[in-house]
Amino acid sequence: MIFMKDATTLEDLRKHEIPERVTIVKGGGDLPKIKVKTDWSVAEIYLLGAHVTGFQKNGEPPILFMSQASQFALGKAIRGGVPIIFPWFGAREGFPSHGFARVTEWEWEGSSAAPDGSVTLRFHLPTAAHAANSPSENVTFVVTVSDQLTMELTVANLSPTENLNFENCLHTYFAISDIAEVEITGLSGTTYIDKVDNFTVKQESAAAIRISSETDRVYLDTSGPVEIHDSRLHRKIRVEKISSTSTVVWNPWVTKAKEMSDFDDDEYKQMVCVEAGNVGQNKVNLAPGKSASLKVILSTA
Ligand code: TA6
Repeated sequence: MIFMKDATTLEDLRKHEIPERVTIVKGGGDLPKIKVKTDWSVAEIYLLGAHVTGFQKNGEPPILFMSQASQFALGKAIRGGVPIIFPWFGAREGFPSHGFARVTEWEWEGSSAAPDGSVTLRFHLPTAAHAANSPSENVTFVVTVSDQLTMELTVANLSPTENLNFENCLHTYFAISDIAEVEITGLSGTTYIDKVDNFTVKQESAAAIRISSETDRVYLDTSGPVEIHDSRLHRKIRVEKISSTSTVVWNPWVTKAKEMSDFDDDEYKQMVCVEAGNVGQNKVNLAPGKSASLKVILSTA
């Protein structure tokens, strides 16, 4: 039997199961993991971080990359899948890198199966988790699994008087055949901060971006879709986004890969992160009583 931080048991979570569609099981580190099955696809989500760790369409290789060396422990970030980055992006002195949402166990509020065969799951970030940051915010995450994966992170500013500022990002790790076989399109002509080159501000001149060294770029003021073209898999992964003006592209390459204890040395060849969010100068400034939803739709062709 698994005891959650607030003593919720696996048995308690079974009320959200749907026969042959949604099942709760013990995952890595005995953490609660939800398995989803639709007529088109399968998916996996941990309550830790409301972290989607798997999405695969029938007859296709997985779309999401998961590190074989990932940790699975409360308070630790899972390496791979879709970490939810909130309420800050990157480092913050004395606080968890990339915020606390990904290292917190979320509440599973329910699941539903639609007549069209899609399955939707709803999660809530426990209020206690963000009391220190801002007591007057409500954070939910909704995942819909079908022949595509739709994820929506909603933040509501419950304060009647105060604005709420935050960064958010769905830090998606995509599974690819080989980094040398991949091109990324949809960012040509946009401005980006090159974190590998001393945070220098640059213009993207390439119609199709190829990665051949450590890459860590924050593309700004861009709300269009991005596509990952995998020539060996003959697959195109499309990242559509709504209410997101930043796209981050990341690959740790050789040296950083070796420095990460929860990442195998050669795994940089099998993944690329294309992340949709609102970071840096694109951060969200939410007026009292308002809410903002970051929505991402992943599909393949
Ligand atoms: O999104 C890219 C990035 O911000 C990189 O700078 C790199 O640090 C990566 O995230 C992973 O961060 P993490 O805290 O998960 O090790």
